[in-house]
Amino acid sequence: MQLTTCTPDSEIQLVRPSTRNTPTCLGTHQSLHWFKDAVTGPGSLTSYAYANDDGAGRDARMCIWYNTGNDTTGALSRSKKIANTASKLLGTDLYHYHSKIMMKDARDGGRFVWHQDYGYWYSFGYLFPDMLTVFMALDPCGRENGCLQVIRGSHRCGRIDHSVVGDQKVADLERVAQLEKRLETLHVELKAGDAIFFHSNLLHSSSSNTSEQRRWAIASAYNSVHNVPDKDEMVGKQCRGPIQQLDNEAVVKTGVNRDLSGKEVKVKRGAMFEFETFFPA
Ligand SMILES: O=C(O)CCC(=O)C(=O)O
Repeated sequence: MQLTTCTPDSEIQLVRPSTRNTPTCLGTHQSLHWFKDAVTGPGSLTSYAYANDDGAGRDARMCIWYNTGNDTTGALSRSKKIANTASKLLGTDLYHYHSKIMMKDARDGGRFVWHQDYGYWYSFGYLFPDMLTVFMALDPCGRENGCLQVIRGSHRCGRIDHSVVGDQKVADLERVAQLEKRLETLHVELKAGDAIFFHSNLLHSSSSNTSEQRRWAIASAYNSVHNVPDKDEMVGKQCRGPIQQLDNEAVVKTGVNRDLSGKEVKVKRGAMFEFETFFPA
């Protein structure tokens, strides 16, 4: 993968799979094929997906886990290319907050309303917005299948008030409308394997997917090591100390590995969420 230019306050940065392997790339277009199989194939984390009501009659499915673990997804989120870039953008050492697979299905995939990730994370007790997300396309993401949209520069507005719509948080839409008049709204069209890094206060959304093309993506969220939540119950669960970074070759070396040992996965049982920790067999 190749990085585009990066400035300390950039809110968005694109990485793209290389057409040939280089010492610094995470993988090639060929490895993307098995990577996708590792992440989404039988026995993968996607079997823990639950529905997220989008407040407009559709579900956006997703699965989410804490702890990187040692499987293919863990190698990705610990790889220098991803974790060190996130660290440089945040300007601090960081820990892995969580990773998730966003499963926007064909024909009936739910939308994500305008929000800042910090709109969620603020309410979970994180005192600083020193957090960011890396969002990597597993399928091509275009306008027709509900690609990410971002309001460029909105991360500089600070935290906006959020309310609840379905299972989602939505930023104050009057404020969003004002910002849309002054700032550019970008449709982030990605090829499979492209990734963007964006700040936790960047306003983003995505439309529902009524096309025939599935739009799945994997996203990892990182947090500055100093940003320990003020809620005791969160500290042990979600705040695990500096990430142990791996060389970029680790993703290819790990190959197709769906061993969930060490991962803590959010599971929905009835109406309740629980966390299931996987130990070595
Ligand atoms: O998958 C998407 O389209 C949006 C995901 C998102 O907004 C989020 O995870 O915060």
